[in-house]
Amino acid sequence: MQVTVITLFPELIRSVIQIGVLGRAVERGQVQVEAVSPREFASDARRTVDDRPFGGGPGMVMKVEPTRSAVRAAIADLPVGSRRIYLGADGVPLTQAKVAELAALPGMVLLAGRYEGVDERLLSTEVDETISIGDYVLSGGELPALVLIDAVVRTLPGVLGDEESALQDSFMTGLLDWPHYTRPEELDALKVPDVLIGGNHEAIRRWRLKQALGRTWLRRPDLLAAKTLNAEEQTLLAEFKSEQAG
Ligand code: 9WO
Repeated sequence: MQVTVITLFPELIRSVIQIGVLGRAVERGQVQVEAVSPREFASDARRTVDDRPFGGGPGMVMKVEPTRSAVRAAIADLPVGSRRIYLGADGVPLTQAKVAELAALPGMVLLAGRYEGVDERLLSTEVDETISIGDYVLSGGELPALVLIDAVVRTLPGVLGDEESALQDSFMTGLLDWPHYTRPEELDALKVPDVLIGGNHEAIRRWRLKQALGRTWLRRPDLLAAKTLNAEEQTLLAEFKSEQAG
């Protein structure tokens, strides 16, 4: 997959994509991530990329021309079928289903806004979709772009090892994660659950699934409501609820 981020802070993108799972995927050529500044496309001597908002008010607005030129140059360099995405709090939510949809694309241009936003004419003519990572306003679209890239790249074939991939798949079942523990077995009288130390893999699998079901019931009932539970899951959740009731 090829990704180009249009940002006034390319170094922010370039630094993060060198690290961890993302860095490994880039190194292996499983994903190519470029970062380009609209300033490279500004035509005036001062390389202006922003200006004051019509109608007055605080802050500045990203100008159409340099950003449009950057988006057009980027999409021209990507495979046919690539998508132009703006990161904005007013976009469609980034869910695991949306991540899977994006992972099937040949490429993406991610437009990260700054200042008070981008000129609306840019969004109406040069953007296919606006995506939000949550209902809050940040200083710019770069961190949401990196969240999107991280989530998408993790789902690409071969990026995660078999075990990691299986773990991610289990999380992608629509349930919250189960609790994790490591050494020591006891710390300040807090013990690791015996089942995890016993070595019975089937018992461990059931315990983890029960914990994931129980946690989802307690913390994200909306996720649970959207999921059809099989017989085993129904039994385990009933056991969890019964234990909670004491
Ligand atoms: C800046 C500003 C300055 C003075 C008065 C009001 C203001 N509003 C903003 C503002 O909303 N800036 C945005 C910052 C412009 C577009 C890029 N920024 C952004 C993207 N903030 N939050 C996001 C975002 C993107 C995706 N998902 C969640 C949040």
